[in-house]
Amino acid sequence: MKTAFNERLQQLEEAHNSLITRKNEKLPLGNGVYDRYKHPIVTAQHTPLFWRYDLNPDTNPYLMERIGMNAAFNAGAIKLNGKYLLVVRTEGVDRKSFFAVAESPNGIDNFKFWDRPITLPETDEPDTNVYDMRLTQHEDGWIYGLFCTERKDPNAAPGDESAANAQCGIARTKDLVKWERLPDLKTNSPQQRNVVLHPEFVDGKYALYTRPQDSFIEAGTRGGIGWGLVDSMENAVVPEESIMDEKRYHTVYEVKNGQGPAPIKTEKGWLHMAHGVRNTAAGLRYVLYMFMTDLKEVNKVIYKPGGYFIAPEGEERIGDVSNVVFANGWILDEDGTVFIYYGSSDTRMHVATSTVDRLLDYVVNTPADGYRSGASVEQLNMLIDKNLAYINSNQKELV
Ligand code: M1P
Repeated sequence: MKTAFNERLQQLEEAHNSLITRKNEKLPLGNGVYDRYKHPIVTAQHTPLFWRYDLNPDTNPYLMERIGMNAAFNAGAIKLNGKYLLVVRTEGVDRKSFFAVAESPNGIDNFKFWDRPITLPETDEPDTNVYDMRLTQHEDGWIYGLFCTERKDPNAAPGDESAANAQCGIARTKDLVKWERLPDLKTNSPQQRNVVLHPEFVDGKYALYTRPQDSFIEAGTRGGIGWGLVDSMENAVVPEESIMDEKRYHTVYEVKNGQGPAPIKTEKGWLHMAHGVRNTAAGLRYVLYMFMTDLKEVNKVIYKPGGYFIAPEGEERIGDVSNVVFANGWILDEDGTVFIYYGSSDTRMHVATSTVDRLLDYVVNTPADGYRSGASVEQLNMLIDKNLAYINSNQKELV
């Protein structure tokens, strides 16, 4: 007999199945650097029904959601055993984030969550909230997950229930199933977010990209993307941080910036993706930008295109925290394809694809920020002159 419960369950299953098996499509006519795709790849609605509903009609006769999911965004990424895996910042309606793995056979669609979220061991001081994991397959053989661990600020004024303390949590794994929690990173900065482990040893040490900050939101006096070496990940202490990529007045990273995923090694240098934040009358605007560092001097920036690489477009502009794109995961495939995974407006996940060759061309040949309107016009005139000369000389040849 068809009960209302069974009918509703069937409808929910059909809708969920059609969402998680939906084919994605490359959008036509990108900018030549990368291609965007029609559909977000992971959303809160991609989480399994059996996470959200009690499926027993005796205990849930109305088939109502028992545990709601609010968002799925800012995922770390890795390719393991031929599968494209995202460690997604999954957020419940209770505002707590946790990590959960979503797996795809091709990197652009059919992302399906593993049956259970990651059970992340805690330290003696339990995390209130964890988010934005960067995965690094390190040459020591471990896969490290560095993430933000947030706890209530012990120095919060009485009655202030929003002051938080952000630090870098560290865990490692071989399979993304079983995780070993290591002590949180220690630095001289009051707070840290967006800390990323470099995949190779540097001078025999582990190397970290950091983002020192004065307070939970403000990078303040603390400069930009930092760099520091640590002797051991089992007791990671950065004795000294230097700033390798500064925030700077009137750029897309004037308020703050942060390393994205671990950099990709290429023959010309290390390719980096980062986020930059500027202030507007409508609030903070987060975009992605790229730069390259030297192969030998890993923290020396050698190329840095001016402006943003990816900015929020269309529906990406709207969400829980609007006007944000944020990336902490990308995958370099064997054929040179780069899958760039980015979250939009703290709500959902997207993919863009490019290749190492294209990204190198972009990073090396895009003019750097000239820091003045006059310099931007000079750059524009140089390209116009070059093109006019090219067009004219071709016309002469054609005549
Ligand atoms: O809400 C936008 C982003 O804010 C933070 O980024 P940052 O560390 O640069 O301030 C993070 O909480 C990030 O998750 C979030 O997307």
